[in-house]
Amino acid sequence: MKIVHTSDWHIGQTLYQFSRDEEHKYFFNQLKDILLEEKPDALVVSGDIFHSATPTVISQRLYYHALVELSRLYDDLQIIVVAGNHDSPSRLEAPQELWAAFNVTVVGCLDFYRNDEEKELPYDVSKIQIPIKRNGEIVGWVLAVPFINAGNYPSLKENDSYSNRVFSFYNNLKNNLKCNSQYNENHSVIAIGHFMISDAVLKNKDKIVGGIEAVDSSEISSLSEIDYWAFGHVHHPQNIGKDEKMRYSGSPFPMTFNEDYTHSVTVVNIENHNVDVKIKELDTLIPIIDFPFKPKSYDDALSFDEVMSMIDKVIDKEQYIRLHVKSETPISDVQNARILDLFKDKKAKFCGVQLYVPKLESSENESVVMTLEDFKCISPYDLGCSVFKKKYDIEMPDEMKAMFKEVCDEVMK
Ligand SMILES: [Mn+2]
Repeated sequence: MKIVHTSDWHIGQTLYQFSRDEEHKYFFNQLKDILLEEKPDALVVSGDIFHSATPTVISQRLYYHALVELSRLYDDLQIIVVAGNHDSPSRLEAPQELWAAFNVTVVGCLDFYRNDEEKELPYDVSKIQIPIKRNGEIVGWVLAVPFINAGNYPSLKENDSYSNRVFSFYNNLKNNLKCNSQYNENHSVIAIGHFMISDAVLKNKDKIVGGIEAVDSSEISSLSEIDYWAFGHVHHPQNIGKDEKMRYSGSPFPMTFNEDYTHSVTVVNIENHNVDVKIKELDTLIPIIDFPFKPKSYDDALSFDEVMSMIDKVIDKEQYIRLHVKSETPISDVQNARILDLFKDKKAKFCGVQLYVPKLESSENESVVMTLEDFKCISPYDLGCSVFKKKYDIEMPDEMKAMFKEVCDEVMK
């Protein structure tokens, strides 16, 4: 059985209010070429289809258009899509029956039975045990498990850890498959999972939303009947463990400035339970640029005027630009206006300023010990003012203080 594994599309995501739609279309064109070249039995999408649980009409049209086009590339291509933590499970699977006509299986959530129904597993397993067929014959299975909230993995013992519950969930699912009359031992088995794994490497502080719990990979990797794990959630593509049988395919292009690594999709070929993994690198349509570079500290960084004097180099190309500037005070309105003016009607997209402030020698070793009661007595307003002072070594300007106070009061109300 051969599959193409991808995840974390995040359709509808914006980067500093810039739409990513053109980049998504560019990705789908590349995906189309890869599918035509590789002719896999299935395309597996491991969650986070949309960036938001309430995608816009434009995002939904983009998704429908892309998926229909992909599904029509050649006969026999099966597409399996599960919801990630960013997706609305019910919204994603609402058009399930329509999708079935396109050979697309969409799983948003598990359908749990009522408590009084005596079943082997507490949910409808047929919904997520997807047979993969070639010339009408089953060659393997995809266990299409969507993102499940940590609390919703059934617990067998009291105080069972999250990791244990995930393990027994997949173990039961796999045992159930083995009892399926259509299953035989020659079939390849792929399990989808959209969660954080404890030994996953997060590059440049990848921002992970949706639960801090992590699954222990050594436990689930002991489920030998599962040939390949198609993970989603972490955007940096990587294998988990020594071999290639567990993998995050990663997002198709950088979603933030921290994702400045090569993005890819994964082609997985399984024959007689031997797994062969091929990485297909993707091109990025609009580069993300840290300008003039990513300094290590205040001392390495350049001043506002120095950075401004070099900006001609990058402003005429279509790319996302984040500026790195050293300054002893926050960026002023005048400076801000100057930046916006420079970027006006240019191809480059301005994505904010990363400020480097000098380390404050005096306050560095100054730690205050406080009781919890003392800490609870500090108002958010006072805390904000003292953080500002610590960061910039000046009092917060009066005008800013007034605005901040207003916001604090409003929130407290
Ligand atoms: Mn994601």
